[in-house]
Amino acid sequence: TTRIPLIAGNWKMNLDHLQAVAFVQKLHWTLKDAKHEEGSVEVAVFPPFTDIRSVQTLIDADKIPFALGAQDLSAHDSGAYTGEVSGAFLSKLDVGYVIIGHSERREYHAETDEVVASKVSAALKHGIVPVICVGETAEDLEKHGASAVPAGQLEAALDGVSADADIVVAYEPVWAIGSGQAATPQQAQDVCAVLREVVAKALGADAAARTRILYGGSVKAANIAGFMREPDVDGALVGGASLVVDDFAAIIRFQK
Ligand code: G2H
Repeated sequence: TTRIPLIAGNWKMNLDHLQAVAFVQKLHWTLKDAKHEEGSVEVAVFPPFTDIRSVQTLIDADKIPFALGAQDLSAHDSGAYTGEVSGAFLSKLDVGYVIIGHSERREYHAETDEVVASKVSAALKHGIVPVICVGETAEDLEKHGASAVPAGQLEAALDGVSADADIVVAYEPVWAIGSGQAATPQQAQDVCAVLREVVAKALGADAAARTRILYGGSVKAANIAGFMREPDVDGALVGGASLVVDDFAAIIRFQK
């Protein structure tokens, strides 16, 4: 199985809808000017909810080869859930991916493994690929080593997921997020290999062979090559560096 690398830009709470449209246009032209070969890597952007309609319209009108993702979704389809956004609504806007269980949601919004699992099943129900985020804190790392906590989080998230489901996993050590201090390629590889075994155990060998596992946490143009060289790292979930056109374009242009 050859896994097409995925470079995913998690904008977090940055760029309003006007800035978002300008950014996507500029990124597209930057890659075109650099004669970036489409298809060698999949590019996805994850704007705030309020930007999604504008970005979708632009991608559609200008035939821009980027996938569109959301940063969260509701576990519910519709109803009395003030402030929430349903997977049904997102899929109508051509949203193909949704980040689930990012450490910032686990930390600031008390998202438990159970909530993450219910959101994963909501995404799959609406045909949206969940980007399931797992990772250990500095304290976890000290107490349990690198892989125990993320492996447990992934196992819980895959509870009830069927063997043919299309999922993406993102390994994001919490201590490496926004800190400027990325994991080493070897650290990322070691945990990603364990996570692939978790997928194999839960969903079978075929699923493990086709599922893309990303590294996230202070990825930048200067360190992407090291991660992409690792056999079990199939791309990156990029935060800060996905907000700067030239930096994000440089990360995309690095091919495995
Ligand atoms: C981790 C990552 C993107 P950054 O949160 O999900 O952010 O690249 O800024 O560390």
